[in-house]
Amino acid sequence: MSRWSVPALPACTCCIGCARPASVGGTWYWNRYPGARCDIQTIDYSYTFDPELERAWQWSEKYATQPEILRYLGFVTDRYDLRRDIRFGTKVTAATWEHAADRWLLTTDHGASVSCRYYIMATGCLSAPKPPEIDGVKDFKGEVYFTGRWPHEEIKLAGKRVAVIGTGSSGIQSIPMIAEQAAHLTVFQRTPNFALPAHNGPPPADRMALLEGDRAGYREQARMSLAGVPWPQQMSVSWQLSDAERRERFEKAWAAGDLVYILTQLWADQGVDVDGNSLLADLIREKIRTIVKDPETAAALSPHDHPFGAKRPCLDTNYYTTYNRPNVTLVNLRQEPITGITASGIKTGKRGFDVDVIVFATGFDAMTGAIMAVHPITGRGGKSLSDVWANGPQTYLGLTVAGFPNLFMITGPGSPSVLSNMAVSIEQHVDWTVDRLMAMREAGYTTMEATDTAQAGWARHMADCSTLTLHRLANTWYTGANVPGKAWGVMPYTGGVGPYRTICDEIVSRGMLGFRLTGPNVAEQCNDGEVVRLQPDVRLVLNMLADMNLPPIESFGAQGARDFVAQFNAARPAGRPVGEVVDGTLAGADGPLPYRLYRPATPGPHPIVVYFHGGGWVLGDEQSDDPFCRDMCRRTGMSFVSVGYRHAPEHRFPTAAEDGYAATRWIAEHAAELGGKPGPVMVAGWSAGGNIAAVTCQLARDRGGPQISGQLLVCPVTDCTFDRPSYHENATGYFLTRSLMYWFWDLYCSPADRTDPRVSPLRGKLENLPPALVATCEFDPLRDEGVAYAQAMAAAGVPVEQLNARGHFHSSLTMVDVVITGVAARVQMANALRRFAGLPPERKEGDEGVRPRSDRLAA
Ligand code: NA7
Repeated sequence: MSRWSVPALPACTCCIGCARPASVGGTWYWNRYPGARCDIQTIDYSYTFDPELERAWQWSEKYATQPEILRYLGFVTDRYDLRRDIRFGTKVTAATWEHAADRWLLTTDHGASVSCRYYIMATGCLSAPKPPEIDGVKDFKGEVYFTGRWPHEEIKLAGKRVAVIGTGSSGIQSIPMIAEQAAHLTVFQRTPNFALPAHNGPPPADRMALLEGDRAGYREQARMSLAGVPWPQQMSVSWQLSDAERRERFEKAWAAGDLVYILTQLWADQGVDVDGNSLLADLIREKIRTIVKDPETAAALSPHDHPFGAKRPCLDTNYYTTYNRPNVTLVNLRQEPITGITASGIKTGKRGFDVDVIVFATGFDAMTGAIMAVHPITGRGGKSLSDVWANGPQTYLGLTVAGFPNLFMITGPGSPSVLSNMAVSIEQHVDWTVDRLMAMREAGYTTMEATDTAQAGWARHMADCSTLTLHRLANTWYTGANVPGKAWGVMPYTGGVGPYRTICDEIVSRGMLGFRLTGPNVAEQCNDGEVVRLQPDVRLVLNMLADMNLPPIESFGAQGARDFVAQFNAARPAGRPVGEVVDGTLAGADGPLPYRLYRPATPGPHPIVVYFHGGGWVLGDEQSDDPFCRDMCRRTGMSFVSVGYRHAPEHRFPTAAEDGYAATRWIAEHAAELGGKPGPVMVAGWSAGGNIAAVTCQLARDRGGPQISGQLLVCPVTDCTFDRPSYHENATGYFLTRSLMYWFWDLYCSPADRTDPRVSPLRGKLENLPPALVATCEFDPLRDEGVAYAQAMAAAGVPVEQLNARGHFHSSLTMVDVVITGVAARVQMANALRRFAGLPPERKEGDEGVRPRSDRLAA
């Protein structure tokens, strides 16, 4: 007889050998397996709502054990006399919104039903263990344990042959402890995980000093951070650091024993860029090879199928060294999948393993499992939550669901939850919810419900955030890929704890945006809309600019504005390396002009793109769009020649246009000397540079060359009128303001000249122009004139591709490595240029976030 009977696949997945909880603690009540600890430093993993409470409790270790955390939770419960409000041993089996009463009716399996105005689900993200999904568990005659439902009594493993299935956090924490007791331990590993030494001990003195030096400041920094732990934002990117510098940072992190540290403090691109990430993953794999003596075992333990951090990394104590013990065997399920469990043990495709004990460390139906285990949850009009979530969780803020009034999910799917320090995220959700309930009561409202618009907007924002990080590139419980048949999608909010908090606060300050509030004696209130329409990184950039409270750029005067832009550019991340960067001089319309040539690392000759920088004909130089030129040079495999055309007000219309044309002609004529392919060139430009590129194409057509095979116009100026809707909608708040554009026009061009096609190419003849890609940004005053130019060229028979970048502002697409959500647009631009040059498209691996096939999980 197996010690625990394991139901085949119970309707309620929380019933895997489960007893009813007799006390508080949630995850820390159930997860009592050997070695269970938190892996956020415990001083950060604490409640902060009461300074007295903080003073009343001292943690004994850097990473507290499960018993100590459970004691803490009991201490908090007693201190605030909460037990009298808790009905233990009771499972909510169903929940129904009763429209007539505006209340929820909760059915339970123990005692009376409960009628309540608000239904707050604090059911946990990792509390519904996953069924074993392996045939024959019932036939096993030995003992079976689940790490997530570990028995309360002591389990004796000494002298026994033990199998552990699963190498996530629970497996990695328990394996070294089990190996010390068992006669033999066999670990069945499907996917190797990245693990780092915890270096546990007393709470580190440096972190304690920071906390005790300014407790309120420390906690506030945590609340506004990305992960809920107060580490500063890392600014250096991997390619700015030498191998030695990167290794030094890595060794420091390895010695620090801190997940959030290694995830955030090494180099800024490791969490957002596959190349930056693999530099770190390589260093960890090197460590594994150094620690694990058997090369085959080391190779099997080394993760290669996901970026570091995309799957939850683990903190360990002696994990890798455990595989050097003679009583431990690793079975690589990728090479020999489990075929079933028998009376005596586990069978793989190649052999059988007789064991006395099987430990399932196989994880959870994360984030949605415990919510869906209350079944059905029936909202307004008989809507069932399982139907609404059939293709994945739909929420507003990860806290509410349209059609389910007064239902709140603490750290629900769509909130930062498991990608953050849970303590911080739980407090934020609880505070926000309680504050809202109090405000509603004061105003006489009895229901609060998310609107469909707000929820759809949140789904879009979640998807946008997802493109920022690498979580989409791994099959994990974050994406639901660990549960057969579960809808795939990144479930936690990846935009960070601090930004999320500001969004929640913004909703309140904008009159409960996206919520419908009703009450018996008050008029309904519904301020409908989407809270974030900007791309998440664009929002951060614009917020940062707003916080700087800068005077309008035009108020600096031309030279002051140039100095400001130069200073601003100096502070941005350096562009990525290309094969070669050469500065030179070319012959302009009437005199020499500087240029900067970016050559790819590949052998030439390369097609040439003549590039014109932005800056309203007034600002910038041949170096000012340096990161963008480097990025496009790398993506296209082409040489970019950035031209230093002359500026207004010193050189007014048509100088910039004529310089642009003359430079293009010179570059085409000198292509071979520049290492380029002789023949047609392409032109590209951003903003006023887009204007010069467009004008150059018209002049080249009309003046007998040079031959231009394509034009890339990024947010171009194309016309001298200011009455298109985008000029009004985006007049302020998006860096390029309407008044700044007026100023640029005034400095460059007198009103009498403005309809000349050399500055308003939309007014020119548009037939027989080279094929074009016109990129526009949603929140840009110039959006509509860019669209108009694309449409007019298309109407004139020019092959035109239009790219409308949703949620971006005028500078987004050129802010390489700052606005990462611009990558897809840059890939599209690069492919267009390659098409113009007659080359096949080239995709850079990792850019597009193609998700891996979830069938790779089949063991
Ligand atoms: P995890 O991290 O989901 O780990 C579960 C492990 O079990 C993981 O290695 C799985 O492999 C493996 N697994 C799951 N099902 C199977 C089957 N059927 N056969 C073989 N192997 C299987 O859960 P944990 O409890 O360790 O940690 C959960 C979180 O708690 C953790 O991330 C922290 O946030 C705290 P896979 O990777 O899916 O191939």
